[in-house]
Amino acid sequence: MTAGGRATDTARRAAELRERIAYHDHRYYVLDDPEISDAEYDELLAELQRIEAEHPELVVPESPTQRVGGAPAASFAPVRHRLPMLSLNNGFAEEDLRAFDRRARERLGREAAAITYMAEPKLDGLAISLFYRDGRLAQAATRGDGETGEDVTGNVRTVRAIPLSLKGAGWPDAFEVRGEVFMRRADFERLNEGLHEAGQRGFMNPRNAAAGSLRQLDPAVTAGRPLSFFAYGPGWVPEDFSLPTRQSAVLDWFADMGIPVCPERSCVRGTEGALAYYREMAERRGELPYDIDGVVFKVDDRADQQRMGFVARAPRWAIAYKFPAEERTTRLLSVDFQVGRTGALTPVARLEPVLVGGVMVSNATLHNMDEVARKDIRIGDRVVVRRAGDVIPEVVGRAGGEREPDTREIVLPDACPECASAIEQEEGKAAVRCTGGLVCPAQRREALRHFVSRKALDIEGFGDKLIEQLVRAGAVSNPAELFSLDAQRLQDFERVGPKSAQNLEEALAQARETTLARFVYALGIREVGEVTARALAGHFGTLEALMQASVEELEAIRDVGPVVARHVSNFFAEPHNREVIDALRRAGVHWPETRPAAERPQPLAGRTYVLTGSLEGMPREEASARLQALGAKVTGSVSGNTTAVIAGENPGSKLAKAEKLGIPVLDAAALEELLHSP
Ligand code: D41
Repeated sequence: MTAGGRATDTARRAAELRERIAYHDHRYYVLDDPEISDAEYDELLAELQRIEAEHPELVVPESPTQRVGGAPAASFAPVRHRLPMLSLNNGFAEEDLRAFDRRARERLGREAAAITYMAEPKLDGLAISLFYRDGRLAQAATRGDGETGEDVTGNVRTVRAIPLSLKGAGWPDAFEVRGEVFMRRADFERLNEGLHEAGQRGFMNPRNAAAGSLRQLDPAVTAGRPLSFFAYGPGWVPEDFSLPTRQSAVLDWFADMGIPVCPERSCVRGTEGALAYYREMAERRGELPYDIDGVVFKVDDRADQQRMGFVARAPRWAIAYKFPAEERTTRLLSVDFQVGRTGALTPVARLEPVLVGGVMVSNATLHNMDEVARKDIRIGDRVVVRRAGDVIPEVVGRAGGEREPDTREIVLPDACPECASAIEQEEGKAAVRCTGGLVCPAQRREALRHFVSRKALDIEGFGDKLIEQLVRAGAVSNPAELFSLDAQRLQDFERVGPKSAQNLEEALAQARETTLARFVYALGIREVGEVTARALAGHFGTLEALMQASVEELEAIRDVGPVVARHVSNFFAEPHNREVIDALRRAGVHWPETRPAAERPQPLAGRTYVLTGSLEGMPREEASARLQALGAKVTGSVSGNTTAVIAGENPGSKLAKAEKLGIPVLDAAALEELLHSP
C-alpha cells in the first residue's frame, strides 16, 4: 500500500472513531442506555488520541479529543442575547394548570377544543444558549438576567453531551438552540466521591454541581465534570429560515441533528392529558436518572405561541407545574433574630440538621412573630421544615404528636440584637423593626449587599465576608463610600490580595456606569423590587423627576400601589438618603438620561408597532392614531426594529414574519391594555 493509501486509512479510522464516540455519547447522555462500558469508551478515545498525536493534521476542532478545555479565563465576557431568554411562569396546584389552559383557550378563541401541549420534565439545572454556525458550535452563553449572559464557550465545548458539530444537512447557516445544562444523579454521586477522595468538598446537589462546573474559569476543570444537556427550544434563527411549525417537531429536528432532547417529552391534549402526564412524572420521578422539580407544558403550535405572546419576561404559552416542595421533620434547637436591610427582625430557627430535598438544612425562617404565634411553635418542638427550589427553607409548623415536656417560649428581644437600638412594631403589621437605621451594622451590611448585588449595581467581588469586614472596620457605612475605596485600601482586608484588590477597583469603576432602573433598585427602597424600579425609571425618565414625585403621582403608575408610593416618597424625603444619592453622583455614578415625564407625555415613545388583521371593536386607523398619540411609531412592515405586531382576525404574512423574527405578537386585548397603560 502506498503512503498516501495508509494516510487515507488512518484518516478514515479517525473519522470512524469520532463518529463512534459521538454515537456512544448520545447513547449515554440522551438515551440513558449505554452499549459499552466506561473502559471501552475510554479505549476508543485513547485510540483517537494516539492517532491525532501522530497525525496532528487529522485533528479537527469538533473531535471529542478537543473537549479537554482550553486556557483558563480571567472572567467571562458578557454576551447579549439576540432574543431575550424568557423565564417560565410557575403553577403549584391543579387549579393553576386549569386556569392556564382556560386562558390559553380564551386567547386562542378555542373555548371548546382541547389544545395540544408539548409536555416535558422540568430539569433542575441551568439554562444556556448554544449558537451554531455552519453546523459547528460557535458560542455558548449562560442565561444571565435573560438579556445578557456570560460567554462559557470554552466550558461548554468540554461537555460531551453537547455536539461540537451537527449531523445531517439542511440546518441554517447560523441559529441558536436553548436548553438546560444539568448533572445526572449517578454522575453527581461519582463526582462527589472523587472530590471527597481528593480531600475536597463535594457539592450539595446536582444543580449546584452543574452550576458550579459551568461557571469554572478553567475549562480543564469543567472537562472533568460530567455535565449533561437537553435542548428545550429554539432561540434566534435567520429571518428566511422556517422552523417546523410545532414545538415538538422543532425538538425532533434538534434530535435529528444530534442535539440531545429529553426522551420523556410527549404531546398531550387539554387539561386532562396534562394532568395525567404530571401524575405519571411525579410517580416516575425517582426512576429518572436526573432530578426534576416539575413538568413544563408548552402550546405545541408555534403560530399559536406567537399569537399568545408574553407578559413580563415569561411566555403566556408555557407553564411549569412544580412538584410540591419537600418536607422533613426535625427539632427546633433555638431561635435567633436576624436584622434585614430595612431593619425588620426575622426569627430564624436553628435546627437539628436534616436533609430536605437533597440539601442539609440547619437554619430556616420562621417569618415573623405572628406566624410563630399562629403556628404555636416553641423551642424544643419537633417541626416540619420545607424547602422549595432556591427559596429559603421555612418552618411550616409543628409536627404532629404530643408536645415534649421541656419546651420554651420564643421571645422577641427588647432591643436590636445587632446594635441594641430600640425596636418597634408598626400598627397592624407583623414585622418588628430595629429603629437604628444605618447606625445598625446589620442594616448597613444588608444595604451594601443589596447595592452590589447582580440586579442592582452588579459590583463583582464584594462578597458577604468582605462587606462584613468593611462595615466592622468602619471603612464603609453607606453605598457611596464604596466608591472611595481603592486597590491600596482594599488590600488591608483579609483575603484580599493585590490581584483581587485590583479587580475590585476595576469592578467599582465599571459599576459607575449603570441605568436609572438599576440605580433605583440598588437604593433598596422598601418594597421596590426590580420590576417596580424599572416602572419608576421608565415613567419618570430622570432621577430628579422621580425624587420630586408626589404620592398621588406615584400611585397613578401601573404596578405601584399606595404602600409602595408612600415608601418611595418617604425614602426621598429623608435627608440622609438624599445625601447618599448626592454622594453617589459625585462619586461618578451615572446613567443615560431621558427627558422627564412632564415633557414626555408619551409613554410609548421609542416603540414601533405593526398592525395586521382586523381588530375586534376598533378600526385599524383608530388603533394607529391612538398608538401614535401615545408616542409610538406605527409602520407597515415588520423588521428587527418592530417592538410588537398587533394581530387581529385573519392576520396574514406580517404575523409569519414576526414569528420568524421572534417579535412579540399582541392581540386586541393586549392592545387595549397598552392604550390604557400610563
Ligand atoms: O427543563 C427546564 N428546566 C426547562 C426550562 C424547560 N423544559 N423548558 C423551558 N422553556 C422555557 C421557555 C418556554 C421560556 C422557552 C425552560 C425555560 N424556558 C427556562 N429555564 C430557565 C429559564 C427559563
